[in-house]
Amino acid sequence: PAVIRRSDYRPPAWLVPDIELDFALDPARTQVRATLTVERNGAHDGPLRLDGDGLVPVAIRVDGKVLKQDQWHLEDGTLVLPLCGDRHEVETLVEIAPQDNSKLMGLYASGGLLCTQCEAEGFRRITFFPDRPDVLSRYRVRMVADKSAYPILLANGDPVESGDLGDGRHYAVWTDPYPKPCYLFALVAGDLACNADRFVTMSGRQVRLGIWVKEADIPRTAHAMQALKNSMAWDERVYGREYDLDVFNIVAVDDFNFGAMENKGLNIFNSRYILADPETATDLDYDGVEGVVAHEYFHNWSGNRVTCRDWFQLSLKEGFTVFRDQNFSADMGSHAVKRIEDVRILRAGQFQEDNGPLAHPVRPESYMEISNFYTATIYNKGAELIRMMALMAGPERFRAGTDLYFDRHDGEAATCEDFVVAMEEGADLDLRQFRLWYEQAGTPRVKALLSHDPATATATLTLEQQIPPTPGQPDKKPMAIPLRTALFDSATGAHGRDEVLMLTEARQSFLFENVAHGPILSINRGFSAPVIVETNLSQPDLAFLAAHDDDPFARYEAMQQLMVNVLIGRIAGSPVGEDAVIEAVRGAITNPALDAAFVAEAVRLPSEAYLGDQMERVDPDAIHAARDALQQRIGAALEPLWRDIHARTGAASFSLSPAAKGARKLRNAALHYLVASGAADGPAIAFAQFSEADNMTERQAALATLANGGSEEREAALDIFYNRYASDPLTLDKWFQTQAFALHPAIVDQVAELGRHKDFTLANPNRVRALIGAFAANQWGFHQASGRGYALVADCIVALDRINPQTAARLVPPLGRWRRFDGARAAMMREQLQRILATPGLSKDVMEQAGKSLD
Ligand code: B3K
Ligand code: ZN
Repeated sequence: PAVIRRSDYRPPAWLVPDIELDFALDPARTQVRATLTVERNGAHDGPLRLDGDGLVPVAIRVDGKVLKQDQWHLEDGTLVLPLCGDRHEVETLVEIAPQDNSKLMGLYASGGLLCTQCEAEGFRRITFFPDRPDVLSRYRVRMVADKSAYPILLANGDPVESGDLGDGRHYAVWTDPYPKPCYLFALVAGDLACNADRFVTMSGRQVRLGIWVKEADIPRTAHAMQALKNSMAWDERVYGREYDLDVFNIVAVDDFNFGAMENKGLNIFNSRYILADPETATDLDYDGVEGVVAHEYFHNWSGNRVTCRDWFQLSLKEGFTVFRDQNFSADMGSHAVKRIEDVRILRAGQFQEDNGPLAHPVRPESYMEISNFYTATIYNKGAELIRMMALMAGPERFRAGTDLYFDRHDGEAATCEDFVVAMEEGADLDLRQFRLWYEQAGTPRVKALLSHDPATATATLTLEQQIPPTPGQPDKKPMAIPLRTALFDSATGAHGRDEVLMLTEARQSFLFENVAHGPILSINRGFSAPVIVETNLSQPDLAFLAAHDDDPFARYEAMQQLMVNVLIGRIAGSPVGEDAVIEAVRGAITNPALDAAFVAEAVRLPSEAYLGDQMERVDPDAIHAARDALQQRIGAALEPLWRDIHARTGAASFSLSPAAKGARKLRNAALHYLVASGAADGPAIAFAQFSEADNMTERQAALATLANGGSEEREAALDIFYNRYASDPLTLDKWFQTQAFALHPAIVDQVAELGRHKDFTLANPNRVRALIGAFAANQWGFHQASGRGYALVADCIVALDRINPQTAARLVPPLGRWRRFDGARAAMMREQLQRILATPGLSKDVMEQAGKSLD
């Protein structure tokens, strides 16, 4: 497949200021008539090229005249029309079959609905068009459909006309006054019910809000609606951004390739990010709904009003919008816990990506298939870049920078460079060296050495940075790394100034004065930079920070590092220093000043995958054994405390208050340790929690705890869960996922069997992710020495590629991590990648991921 390069960007040869779309909707055969006003852009005599994917023109007209066969041709799906003037009206008619569209890109059927997904390049599967984000058009959309099957017809913008056609069909017309790229086009037709509400904007405009779902799901939409209203108010308050249409609609669909889509005025969501009630949604699900609703809403400014010039600039909208949704969620709940969760996600997804064959810069240089670049690097590392700029600027100057960015580029398709320039000018920052964060892939490693001189009462912090080579980038330049730092006085427990040190050279020293006692270094507080810091902190120093650091992230981090050091020791065969971990955990769970949600985070052992990341070569079995053993020790040593916490946190009735959520999180952590302790009644306590819970957070956690073991309660609980939720797809996903994540010796057989279960299907991406995606993230299970886990995932990739290449390609990266494993495992992983690559008719999505993984 062809490689697309950032350096090849050229402005569009033709613009399309206006488009009218006319849909005769039908699942088997939909007719799409498109009327484009096209304008030559600049002085050239090139033809008009309209992208198409799988389309055959039924008729083409230019300025009302039908074109003959020799007046147009198709080049690789693209419709090429030589045009002599500078402005024409081009009309095309095509036919498509939504019900056969298993890729879920373009116009497709899900449940009884017809819906669209166009980002990144789905619009070309609907009609011929210059499918690139820098061609912005005003849309008028007319839809005709059978009235009983599709009583609701929605599109972008505002409804302007509707009526009956008398033959059982009806129609609706929507117009969107804001010019937009075609990736933001959307329509939905179906039998939907609406949770309707309203929002009054800061300038007093009334906006009609609608969340459209199946009738029976209406009671599960309240949380999403509240999140939407909170997001709208937050964007006004924090960024001064007001909503700009009279209508804002959200539709939930069951078959969706990712989380949701920010189509202008008509967001389309994976139903898992809309529907929530206590019976079926965990607190994590509730948070996911809130965060994704906010994310898509925030795109209205960061993405829609200011869009991307080309797909290399994807992080311009995604990184910024993730940063915005992270801060929104922090404001709605706990800043400390949100930061811990976000860093955990970054480390689990992005650090691994940055350290493997698919590493790429936040602004990539090339791609084969853009769908493969909706990555943790573009999204989460991209958000960290914005966060660093916000830290360096401070809140007021950062806001001045974003104001300038929005004002300057409103209505435009912009670049990452435009954002950086707006920050330099509006926030008064010098970002010349900082730009390297957009260019250089790989996670910087920072070595921090603190030395103290009692004679002069000074301390010297020496920092060294090193950025590892990544594909295509063997040599790296030093970057500008902002590190929030404080020195603690071990005698008083207090610390000096909390300051941002700017590390800009390969090696640099910082002098601290008036440091009387042996200082303890607290660095990268709040995770101010997305880097790996190595310190020479001793276990007692880490224990001190775990007990005293007033920056919650740094405190959590110290605790984690304390645990990592002990676990790495155990993996290497010397289980020493475990009592210090036990005491640190005891300190956290008995400290009444700490918030329960924070405690639950702090006492959790680092994941098996995170431990693997700390090793030269990942040894999944040794990691699992060491972690299991330490868990058992912590469980047993503090058993009465776990029992007490578990009993004490069980009383309250369900609420979504931060206190109630924190209590559930801590209760589940306590249950986990109690069962891990090996106490004879552990499984019975878990089963009781499973049976008696009035909410999914506790029920699922209990199920997950049981799923790890071999108790009789395990099978009983799984059966009960299945029978209770078999008819609810989102909750049934949890049944698959809980088993796929289980740390159970027979996991590979279990997952293989679940893959043959009557409720498993490759047609639904949520189901595939719940079983196969989850299993591939289960380090101990996926990497079992037999290699059968690899074959299982590869089989799924090959089968799914024929149906849905985009979702299939997302399963490839776990196999691409072979360099991190021993020779036998690495060989088996490579063998599967080779087998995938040798499959005839492979999509370019999977070909790119598998090919790069073998390089
Ligand atoms: N912008 C969409 C992602 C589209 C992914 C296409 N492969 C959702 C989001 O990031 O908000
Ligand atoms: Zn987004």
